[in-house]
Amino acid sequence: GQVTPAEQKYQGAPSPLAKEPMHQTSNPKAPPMTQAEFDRARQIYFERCAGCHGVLRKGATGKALTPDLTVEKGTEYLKVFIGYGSPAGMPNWLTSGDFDAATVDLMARYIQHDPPTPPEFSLEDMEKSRKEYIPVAKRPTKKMNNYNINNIFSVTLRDSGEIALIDGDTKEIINIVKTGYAVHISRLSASGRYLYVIGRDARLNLIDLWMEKPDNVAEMKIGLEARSVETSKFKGWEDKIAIAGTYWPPQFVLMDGDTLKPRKVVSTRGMTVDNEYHPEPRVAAIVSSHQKPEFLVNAKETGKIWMVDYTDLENLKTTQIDTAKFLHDGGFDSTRRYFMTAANASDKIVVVDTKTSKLAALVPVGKTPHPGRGANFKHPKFGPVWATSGLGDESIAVIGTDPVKNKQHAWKVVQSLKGQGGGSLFIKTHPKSTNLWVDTTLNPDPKISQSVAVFDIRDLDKPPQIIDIAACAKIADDGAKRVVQPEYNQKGDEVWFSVWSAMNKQSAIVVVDDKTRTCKTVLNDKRLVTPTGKFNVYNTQHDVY
Ligand code: DHE
Repeated sequence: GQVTPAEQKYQGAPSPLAKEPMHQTSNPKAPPMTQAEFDRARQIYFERCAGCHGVLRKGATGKALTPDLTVEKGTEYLKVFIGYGSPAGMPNWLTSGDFDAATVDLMARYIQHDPPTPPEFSLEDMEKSRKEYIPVAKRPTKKMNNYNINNIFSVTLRDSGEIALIDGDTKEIINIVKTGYAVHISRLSASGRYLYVIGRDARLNLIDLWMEKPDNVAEMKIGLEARSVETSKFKGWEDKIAIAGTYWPPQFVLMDGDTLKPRKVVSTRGMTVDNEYHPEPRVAAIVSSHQKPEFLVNAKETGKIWMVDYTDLENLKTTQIDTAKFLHDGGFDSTRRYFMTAANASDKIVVVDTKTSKLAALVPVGKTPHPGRGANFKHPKFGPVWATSGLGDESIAVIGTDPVKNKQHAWKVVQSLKGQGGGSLFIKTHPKSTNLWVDTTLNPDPKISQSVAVFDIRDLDKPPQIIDIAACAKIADDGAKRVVQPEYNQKGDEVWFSVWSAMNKQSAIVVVDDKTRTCKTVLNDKRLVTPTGKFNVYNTQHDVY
C-alpha cells in the first residue's frame, strides 16, 4: 500500500554504516563513477535509503535495488523515480528539495553498481572490543545508594549519545552516562540491578544501579548497527544471560549478564516465510519469556520469530515460528504468556503463545501498527485486551487477549478507536490507571505531533481528551517539539512524556498527573538533550505496560 510521510520519516534515520569505509565494487555494465563519487553516494545511501531498501539492497519495505534489476532500467528511468518519487511511498528527493539534480544523477548511477558489503562482526571482534570498567569482584555486594531504584527512569538522550538516570521520586538527575551513538533503548535485568543500553552503533553498555552513583561497569560493541537488548527473566536464571540483536550484521549474541562476555553468536540469514532467501534479516524486538528459559527474537525481513533456549549455549536449541514479514516492536499481554508483536508493513499483529511455542494468531489491524510494547487493560465489555496505535492511520486496535473466559473475542480486534491521526509511535496505560495515552509524534501537523490523546478506559466510546503537552513545557524556541512515548512511574499515578526538539534547541520532559490529566512537573535541565524513550526500572523489569 501507499506509504505516508510519517512512515517515510520514521524509517529515514541515518545508519551508522554511513561512516564505515567500504570498497568500491566494479560492475562493468554500470555507468562509470569516480572513487570520490562512489564514496559520496555510498554515504548518502546509508543516510537516506538503507532503512527501506536494506544494506545489501535486497529490499525490505522498499523495493530491491540490485544491479540485475537497476542496470536494465537505466540511469534516465532511475532518475525520474528518485527525483519525483512514487505513489507507493518512494520519496520525491528532487522536488522535495532534499537532493539537487546532480545528486539524483549520482544516486541513479550508484545503485547500478554492486552494493558494497560492510564487514562481518565475529564473537572474537566483540570480545576484543569489550571493556570491564569495574570487574564483578570490585562491584558493590549490596545497594550503596539511597535511591528508590524501582522508580528510576533511564532516559534516552538520542543525539548526545547518553542516557540520563532520573530519580522518579525527586525528579533529580542522578547521572548522565555516556553510551552509544543515537542510543536507542534501555532494558533491566530481572533483579532490577543492572541496566542495559544499546546504541544504533551497536555499542552495549552495562550500568550498575547499586553503585553509590550508578554508572557504566562494562561495555562492548556487538556489531555495526543495532536496536535491541534483553536479559534472562525465567526463575533461576535472573540476571544470568543477556542477549542483543543487530541490524548489521544480521545476527544476535548471547552473553554473560554481569560481564557481557560473549558466548554465542547466531546468524538470522535464511529463508523468509515466503520461502525466499534473505541475506539481511535485521534483528528487531527481543523479549524474555516468563514461561520458559527462552528469548523471543524478531527477525524482521524473514518474518520468523526465533525462540532461543538459553539453558545450554553449547548445544543451543532454537525454534523458528513462521509469522508475517516486517516484524518490529511488541510486548506481552497482561498474563505475560502471549507475545504481541507488530509485523508493521504487513499491517498485522502477530500473537505467539510462549507456553506452547506456537503461533496463536495473525490479527489484521490498521496501517503500519507500532505498539512499542503496547497497552494492557480490562475492557468493560470484552475483558482483558491489548492495544496498539500506528504510523499509517488514526486507528487504535484493541485486541482481546483472553482465550479462556472470552474465547470468542480472543485475538480479534474487538474495538477500533479513533485517535488524532497517523504518525503514532507509542501507546501506554498502567494497571492502576483508567487512562489510555496515545502519542502522534510523527504526524505532519505540529498541533497533533505536539499533543497527545487520552481515552477513558471505562468509556471508550467517548472521544479522547486532547492535551497539548508541548505547551506545558513552555519552550520559547521555534522548531519541532515532538511529543513522544508516554511512560508511567512505578506507582502508576504519573505519566512522563518527552518533548523532543532538535539537538541545538531546548527539550523537556513533562510529568503529567494521571488522575487529573494536568501537567505536574517540567524537567528542563540543559543536559536533557533530545530526550526520546524513557524506561521506568520497575515497569521495564516486570513488563508492566
Ligand atoms: Fe525505535 C524500540 C527500531 C526509529 C524510539 N525501535 C525499537 C525497537 C526496534 C526499533 C526494533 C524494539 C526494540 C526491542 O523491544 O527490543 N526505531 C527502530 C528503527 O529501525 C527506526 C524505524 C529507524 C532507525 O533508523 O532507527 C527507529 N525509534 C526510532 C525513532 O526515531 C525514535 C522515535 C526516537 C529515537 O530515540 O531514536 C525511536 N524505539 C524508540 C523507543 C523504543 C524503540 C523509545 C522503545 C519503546 C518501548 O516502550 O519499549
